[in-house]
Amino acid sequence: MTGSVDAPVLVIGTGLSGCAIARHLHHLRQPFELADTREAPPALAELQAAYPEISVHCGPLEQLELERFSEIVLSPGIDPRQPALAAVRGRIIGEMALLRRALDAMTRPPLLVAITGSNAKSTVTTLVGEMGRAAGWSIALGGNLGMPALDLLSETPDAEALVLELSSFQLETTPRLAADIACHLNLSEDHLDRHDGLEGYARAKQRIFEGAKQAVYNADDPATRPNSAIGSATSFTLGEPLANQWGLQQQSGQLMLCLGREPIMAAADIGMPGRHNLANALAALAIGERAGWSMDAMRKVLQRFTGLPHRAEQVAVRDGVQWINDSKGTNVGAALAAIEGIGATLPGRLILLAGGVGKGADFTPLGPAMNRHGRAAIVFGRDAELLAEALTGHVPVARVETLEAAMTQARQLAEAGDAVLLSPACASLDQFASYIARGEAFRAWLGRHPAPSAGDA
Ligand code: UMA
Ligand code: ADP
Repeated sequence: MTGSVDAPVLVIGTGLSGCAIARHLHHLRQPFELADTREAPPALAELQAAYPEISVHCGPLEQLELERFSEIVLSPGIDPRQPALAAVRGRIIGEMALLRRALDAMTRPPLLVAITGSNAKSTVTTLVGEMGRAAGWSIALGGNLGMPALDLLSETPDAEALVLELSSFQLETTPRLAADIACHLNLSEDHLDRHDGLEGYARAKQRIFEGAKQAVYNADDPATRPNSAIGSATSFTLGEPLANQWGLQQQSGQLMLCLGREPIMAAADIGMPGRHNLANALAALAIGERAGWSMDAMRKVLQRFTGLPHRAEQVAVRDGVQWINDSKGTNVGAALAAIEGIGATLPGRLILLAGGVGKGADFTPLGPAMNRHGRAAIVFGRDAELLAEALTGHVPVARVETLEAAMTQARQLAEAGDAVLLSPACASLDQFASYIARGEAFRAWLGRHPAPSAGDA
């Protein structure tokens, strides 16, 4: 049987997105059923209580007769390429496709701002949300960062702008997002197992620009430039900007963030540390300017926002050595940005703490970056050996078992003016529950090893 338009929709996945999709379809009075590949998904009892009349199928998707559904709405954690979905691939959509339809049905939809990239999404999305609020707008902020987009829509019906962080998983099931402002920050290796390599991953990310009215991209990263024509596009660079481009310029002896030749604010006034965060500030300014927000309001946010926890977060200064928690640096591109970004601002050199699950990534780009900025690297966890191979010959490398052992060694090696940087280039799951637990372990070690001399931070 082929799913007719009257046939029910199947929602696969009962996590945060699946539950938000179920609430949305229930609100629309659209018939639907739920499925989860796990025998006992965590929200099962809750869903059965909320929708006693709705069928919930638990277990392998092969057990389902998928052809009887008009559409299959996939949660981001489910791989659409799996064989069980092959026969219905043309009917697969995701949460963002439903969001687009909901926005199209509104008489006055909020401005849709969508932000993607391999790294810095959460930082830029948070900055943009804060800038909008400072400019006096009512902002709903979420997506891959926090609250699912469909929940935002129902919880904040009066929002003037919807500011969404979108992952490649969310974008690959979105045929046409038609964002008012779509931004692609950077592209580097991540999630390659899920997207048929870098090309497939890059394609998924490019979907952010489908039908967009305005685009913001990174002029220093060609993979972020829209492949299709967009009504209006602007870009940012860490170099000198062209007219109508965002970038950096020395003016009267000061490094300034500029729009074309127009100075907007001094780099020294940005609250977030590291040169990579200047790129993030420029991206957020570019988006805010497109949204029409006041420069003054945006400047104030950039001055006071010191960054999210676990992203280049300065946890302590001991004997002139900074201890920086960048536990969210879970891939090579992120760690590179942190090494280059923080290394460029240091009087001394970096001691890099890296390790964990490398997800099959190529670590070799870390070598030359550490050559430029590093004093030493200390590696730990499952893929320590691969990291050691990539770094050897560029800086002295020590191999230890745990993060704590790495911190003990780092304390002995560091000199005043240096920074000890935890930017692992790896996922944490071999030794920690999450990147957050890893960052907390970094902080806890510092708490257990207080500054030896008076006057230290
Ligand atoms: N799962 C199954 N079977 C199912 C459904 C899910 O085994 O039938 C597993 C998935 O493999 C995954 C977990 O359950 O391990 C959660 O998957 P999900 O799709 O139900 O996830 P949600 O709870 O809906 O959360 C998702 C995002 N998760 C993923 O993309 C995996 C959250 O991003 C996001 O905050 C949330 O929607 C709200 O929009 C998290 C994430 O890790 C933070 N994102 C990745 C990243 O940032 O790198 C992309
Ligand atoms: P995401 O949500 O994309 O994971 P986050 O804002 O959480 O992004 O930052 C994750 C990591 O990305 C940071 O810990 C840092 O290592 C790295 N990072 C921050 N800014 C940049 C940038 N401009 N380019 C590349 N990597 C960056």
